[in-house]
Amino acid sequence: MTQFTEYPSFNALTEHFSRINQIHLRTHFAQNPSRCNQFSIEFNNFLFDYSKNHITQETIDLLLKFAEEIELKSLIEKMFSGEKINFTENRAVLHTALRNQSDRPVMVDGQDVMPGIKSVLDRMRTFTDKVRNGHWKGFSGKAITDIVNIGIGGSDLGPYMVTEALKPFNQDGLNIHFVSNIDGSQLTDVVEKLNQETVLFVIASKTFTTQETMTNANSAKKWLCRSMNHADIVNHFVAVSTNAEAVVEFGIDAENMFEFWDWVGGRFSLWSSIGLPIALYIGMDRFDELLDGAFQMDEHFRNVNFANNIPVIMGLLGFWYNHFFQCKSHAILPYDQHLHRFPAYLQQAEMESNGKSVNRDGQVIDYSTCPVIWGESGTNGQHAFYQLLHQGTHMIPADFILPVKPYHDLQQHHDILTANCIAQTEALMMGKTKDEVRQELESSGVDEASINHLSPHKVFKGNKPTNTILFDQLTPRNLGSLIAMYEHKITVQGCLWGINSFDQWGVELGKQLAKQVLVDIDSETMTGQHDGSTQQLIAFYKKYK
Ligand code: G6Q
Repeated sequence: MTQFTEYPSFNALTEHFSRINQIHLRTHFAQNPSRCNQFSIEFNNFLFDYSKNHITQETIDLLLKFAEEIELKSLIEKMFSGEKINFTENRAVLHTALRNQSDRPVMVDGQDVMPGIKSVLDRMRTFTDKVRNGHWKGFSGKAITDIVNIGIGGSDLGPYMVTEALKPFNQDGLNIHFVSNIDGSQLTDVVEKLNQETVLFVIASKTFTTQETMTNANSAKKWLCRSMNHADIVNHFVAVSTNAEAVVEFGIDAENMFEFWDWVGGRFSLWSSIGLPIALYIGMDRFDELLDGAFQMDEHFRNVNFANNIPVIMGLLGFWYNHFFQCKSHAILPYDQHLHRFPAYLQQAEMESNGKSVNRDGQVIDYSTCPVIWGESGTNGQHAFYQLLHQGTHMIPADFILPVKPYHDLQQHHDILTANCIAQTEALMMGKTKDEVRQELESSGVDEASINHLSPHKVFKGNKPTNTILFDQLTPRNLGSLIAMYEHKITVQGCLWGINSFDQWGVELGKQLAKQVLVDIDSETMTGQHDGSTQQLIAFYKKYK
């Protein structure tokens, strides 16, 4: 595999970087006040403004050339057309097929996967309608009031994030809860408020073997059996899985299992039947709109030239900062309370995908890959960690995300929220010079000695890069587009770094060792071979448990 450092465009980028990295963003704007026209992309009702970045037209041209040389186009086509690009698991990567609204077939191993997808969507519609209109009854004949999704990782983060984001679309009064952690306090806290007669558990697990999920599911079963016969629990459990045998063995009727397929990666699975809790919460029509929004972004990603392609530009900018500016962290800052789980969702999506250190040929790489993804909804973050963004020693590129219209009628709140979001991007970019600080202090009547004393602390270097993503309103369709935009950014970056974004071997070792530690916790003596520290921790736990 060719190292990216060997591409001519990469060498040109290296040379270009040495010429532009000292130019302040203020200077870029002073030299070209309308650069926002040059560095913005509109998509449906989205505006992606990436003008507050350390770029010139030459930077973008070189990055685009790099994407071309590295054959990004070919990887995109392979992904959409069902090639097994997740080669370490011998799987296609087809979350895009789950939301394919066209009549184009999508082939895996010579078979069109679209009829299977449509049939599961139809079953989801019938089932969710039945639950939502009260025709699905609990064992005592009462309608369902509460859905509890039991799943973890990809079988939790997506549905949880989306149901939080689309709260305004839950008009029919079904309550939703999520249990993911093996920590028994989560399940206990959730079920203690619920009525066994009116609860429906969705056990969401691709493998149906995940320790946390199966332990929680079994405890949920015991909790239900406190007030009903074992045979009656069929009305209170459905499963989402690829493992029909294990589902039936658990005691869930095969009729009540919603399947998906091995070519759906966990962290990209909310579009499959893993989205069942979403559809229960907002209704199947709205779920279809979510799929449609994602499909529209898929079409954009697949068909629009790279210069006007949002996920491609996002991915290239990330590469530019990571590789050349040595930025090891990226902040996701949604100015919408309903998107408060979006940073956590993207942590998994990006870091599990691109947190890799061998390339596609299995060689250890000597450059950094995925930055640490983190964030918080605005304006809470401003009163917490923005100090570091503004005056700390790291350069942390950030995405500001803001819907124009809120769902509440407190317009003044929304204007203030918007003003803060926009002002932060301005402040991060412009900063405040020593002269400006001096002027400000002088005009407030501060004496000379205090000015000298205070001014170094009040200077903002600025020059901090941001993207701003504005859109009309947080509808299911727009949310679908937003999520797909980031999913595709991940694909772009994985391609640039030459890694497989679609496996996740890094989560295995801890799981494996936990099994042995558990054996040692449960047994009289220590059976496993552990280092001294691990041994001490187990012994301490056993002494006080
Ligand atoms: C995601 C990962 C991982 C997975 C969970 C749950 O891409 O594969 O987060 O979703 O480990 O797995 P199950 O759905 O099999 O329980």
